[in-house]
Amino acid sequence: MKPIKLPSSFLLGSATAATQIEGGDKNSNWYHWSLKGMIANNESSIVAADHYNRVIEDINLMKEMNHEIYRMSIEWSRIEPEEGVWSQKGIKHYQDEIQALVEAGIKPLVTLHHFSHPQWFEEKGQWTNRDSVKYFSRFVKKVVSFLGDSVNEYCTINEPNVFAMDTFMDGKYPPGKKDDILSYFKASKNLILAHLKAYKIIHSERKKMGYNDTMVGIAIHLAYFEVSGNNILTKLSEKLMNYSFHQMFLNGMIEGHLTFPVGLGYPHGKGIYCDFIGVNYYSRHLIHSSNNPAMLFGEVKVEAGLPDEKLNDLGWEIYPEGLYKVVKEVFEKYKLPIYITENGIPDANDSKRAKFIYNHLKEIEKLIADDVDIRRYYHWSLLDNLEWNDGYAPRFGLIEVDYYTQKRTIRESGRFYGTICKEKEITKKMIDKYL
Ligand code: GCO
Repeated sequence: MKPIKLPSSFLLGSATAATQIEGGDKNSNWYHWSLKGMIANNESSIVAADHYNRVIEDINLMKEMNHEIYRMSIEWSRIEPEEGVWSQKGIKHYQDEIQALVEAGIKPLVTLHHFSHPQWFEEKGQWTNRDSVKYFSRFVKKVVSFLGDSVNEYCTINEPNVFAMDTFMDGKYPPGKKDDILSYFKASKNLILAHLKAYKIIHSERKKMGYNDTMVGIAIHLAYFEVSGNNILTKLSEKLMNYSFHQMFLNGMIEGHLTFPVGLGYPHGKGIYCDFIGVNYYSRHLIHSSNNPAMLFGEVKVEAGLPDEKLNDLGWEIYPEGLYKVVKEVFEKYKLPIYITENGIPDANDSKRAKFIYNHLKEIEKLIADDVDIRRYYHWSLLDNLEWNDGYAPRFGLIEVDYYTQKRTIRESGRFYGTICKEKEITKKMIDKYL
């Protein structure tokens, strides 16, 4: 293994999402989803990692791990628990959290929709409702006004593609629709429009406050797709899947271009609607042809017979080369700054995480050498957390959480990563110690 050196301007930290760590919120759709027994082992979002009550403790751990940046989300249901009603308590909580981060010298990147939203919004049909963009815009404006100068970087929508797929095609997220293609496209359209509107609102509101340093982007899940076999239909499936899972969202959210079947044309005018592209990268997906007529996109599978060291605890393939490929492609196309807004591994006994980090940072080193403007790496995740419908078993944290006592323990791989955040390099000595 060779040492790795990153430029000093390259920033490192970690990422989380409110529902996955905070606990205590009964107004979000995920709490109601848990009540229906829809999370593995009948678990609930109600306690999670109790981060809501442990913000300061967790920021101290970030400091101990030399974080320079942190990606977090604001829970809409804590700010607007009932339609049109703003919670001063929720607002103050996030103002204090951001303040504490800034004082700790950690720069926040705030996500405005990370898979969850208020139950009232859910009951209105969530993103399939034609007024969804209006509701979300009102929330965005509120957040920007109460965070003021303390946050200049926003991520509007997290993984609109995974969200729409898991909500309307795979039945994993509330309201658990299956193979509902119409809703998939309807919601996708609204998510794209919500981003475009939010992009404009965040810029104009902050401009009114006198700030010109605003950065707004998305966090898009880019999977590395590969066709399994030589079947012409499977190849076509791969194209369809790539289009409806990646390209359609990139066209819309970056260039403001609604393309078939979510729309036609430029509802907000031609332009560039991202100041950076946030890439969430995890794995390679092999596309197989499907016998299910609703799966017009084909079916995604993991290559059969992979050795254990190539698989994570959820059975996804560990494929660092894919990070290089997806980032290179999206950068060549749009020439916008790239942030890796998520990349990580469920690895309960911490035997693969350090190597995973090394191998993915190696790809980043290559991207930098190849003149890709890549600026950030947010490891997923700071803490063990609620992996949505998969519950608490997958362990993504740099920090282990004992859910009975809420005790935090930095994993060995977390110590390794903390040293990387500080040194911006992986030396021979670190390789000998951790890998
Ligand atoms: C995501 C999800 C995260 C997941 C992570 C691991 O953005 O995909 O936002 O919430 O926990 O990706 O699957």
